[in-house]
Amino acid sequence: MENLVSSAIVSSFNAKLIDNLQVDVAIVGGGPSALVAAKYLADVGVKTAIFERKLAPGGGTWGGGMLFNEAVVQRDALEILDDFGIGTQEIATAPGFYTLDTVEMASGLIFGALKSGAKIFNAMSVEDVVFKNDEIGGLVVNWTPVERLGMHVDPLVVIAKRVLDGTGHPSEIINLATKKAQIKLDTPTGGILGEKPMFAISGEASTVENTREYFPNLFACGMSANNVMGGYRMGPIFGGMLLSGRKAARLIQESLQR
Ligand code: 48H
Repeated sequence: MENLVSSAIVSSFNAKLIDNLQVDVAIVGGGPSALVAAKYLADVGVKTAIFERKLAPGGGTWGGGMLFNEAVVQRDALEILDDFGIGTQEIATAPGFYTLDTVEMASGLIFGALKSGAKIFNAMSVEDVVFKNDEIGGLVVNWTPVERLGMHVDPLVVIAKRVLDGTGHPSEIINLATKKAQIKLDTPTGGILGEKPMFAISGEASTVENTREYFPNLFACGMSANNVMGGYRMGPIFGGMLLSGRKAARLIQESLQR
């Protein structure tokens, strides 16, 4: 029995990893915007894998606002939550705004992305991009414990037609691509403009506007997109993140069809 359990886990994981060493879309980070993008891409048959540094995907959703595990969304995003089966409650004093339990949101987004056919590799950190013939062509990944312990262990490579940076506030992947591959982004300066302070209404709108392709094959969603284009932050209101994920899926799908 012991041997059966161990060998089943090793061979099942190996099959999953080998199958995902070449994907249509590789997503970095498993926050809310990325999980929404993954679900909608997988729904239309796009082979999609998420690589998430932490053990638990979900990004900044779990902790709600200052560890009060509730968040707010606006009416525009209800359709997306319905697609995932996540419940909300309208705020009596603020029609058009809803609260939701962030543990239900995190677990619902993860479950929905997986059930649509996206794969999630947790405890894996993306440490570099593949850059061939002046094009982004995939990700360089390693185990998070290897990264955290500073072990000198070479990574493995995931080939992807499109890469989506869903790493949140630091835009880690776009940041490293501008430094290491010295790419010029499709922004006014060619570089990352940097996140602005709190201005919730503006930040919610700009998160969606700023969700786009910043370099051939390299897209950003969620707070990462906002950081790249210099949008404001918005605190624990998540409609913009969900709408950004849905827009990223649409843009990537269109770009794959071209
Ligand atoms: C693998 C990585 C790497 C890497 C990072 O921050 P997130 O929750 O992502 P978003 O943008 O979908 O959501 C943002 C939201 O949570 C938030 O912070 C808001 C609304 N803030 C407003 C405000 O005012 O502060 O998740 C990003 C995920 C995390 O799980 C990271 O662990 C992961 O990306 N990640 N995974 N390799 N190099 N870098």
